[in-house]
Amino acid sequence: MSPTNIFAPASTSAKWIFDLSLFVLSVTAVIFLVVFALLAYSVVKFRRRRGDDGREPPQVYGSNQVELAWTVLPILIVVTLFMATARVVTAIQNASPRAGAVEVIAIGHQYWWEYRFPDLNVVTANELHLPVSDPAHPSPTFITLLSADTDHSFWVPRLAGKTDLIPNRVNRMWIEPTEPGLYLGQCAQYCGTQHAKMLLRVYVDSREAFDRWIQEQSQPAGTGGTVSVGQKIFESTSCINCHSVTGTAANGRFGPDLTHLMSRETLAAGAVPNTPDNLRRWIQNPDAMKPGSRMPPMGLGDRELDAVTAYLETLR
Ligand code: HEC
Ligand SMILES: [Cu+2]
Repeated sequence: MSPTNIFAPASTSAKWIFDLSLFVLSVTAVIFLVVFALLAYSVVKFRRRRGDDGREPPQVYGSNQVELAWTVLPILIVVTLFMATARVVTAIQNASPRAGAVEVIAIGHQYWWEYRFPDLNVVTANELHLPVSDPAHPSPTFITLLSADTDHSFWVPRLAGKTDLIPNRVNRMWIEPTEPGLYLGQCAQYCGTQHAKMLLRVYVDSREAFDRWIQEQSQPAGTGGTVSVGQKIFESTSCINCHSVTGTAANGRFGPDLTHLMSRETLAAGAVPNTPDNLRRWIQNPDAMKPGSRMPPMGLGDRELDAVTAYLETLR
């Protein structure tokens, strides 16, 4: 099964959308079958036969009953579909956070995602963790969507409908996941050359695993007090103008927060797995992996690259 299958909902709102789509599909399927059956019947029954005299059969004009039926019935069908859709749209839009809800701010950047948990003192990138919601004690996550540059769109089909991130506008959405797991998605609004590698990864954790993750992510970088050669190079290169590492001099916000880089499974918004080799190659020349990415090659030599990579490897 595709990881982005819209027919495999794993959250409350995705389930509502799925049920609605089944309803609409079945109504339209019945219409299709009726129309097609009548058409097939007429084609077979009234086809040209040998011995036909070639004249038109008698024509019937102006039946009020038939005209009324084909006006009123379609209107009723459209109104029904409209009401069913409006009900789901308002139910999703009117939901408001209750006690126990998790608040996240998601910021779309040209070609990566920034996530902030304002109440929990956590900032991370590209891999969003959420708690699974227990029906007895619902813990939905409410997401405020912002953009740092241009239009993006947040779409993880198994978890929720699509919501855009628009500059100078605040959009909201919510996810109430019902099954733990990794859910994939993709920026769904063309935003530039590397739009295709602006992938979404949402990890739905058990409550305990989520609390542990938050606990770890809210710690400053554990550098053990000593400043390594790699850290010195990192801090004396313009890396720190674009990247943050809590507890150090690095506090840039143009690129992903690197405080717990090693807790992530992928690099550069899901572009490649987070292995030491890929990390080194990324720092050497981001364009080799993501042509047109907003991180410039920093022109580090081999030994500097080794040292910086080794330093980043300590950011767990
Ligand atoms: C001009 C700003 C800028 C500078 C300078 C910069 N970066 Fe980046 N960096 C970015 C951006 C933007 C991204 C996100 C790229 C993407 O995913 O499209 C990024 C991504 C990364 C990532 C991947 C992070 C992740 O979670 O996927 C690492 C690691 C990284 N940079 C390390 C460095 C290092 C080390 C330096 C210095 C040698 C550096 N960067 C200098 C902007 C910058
Ligand atoms: Cu995009």
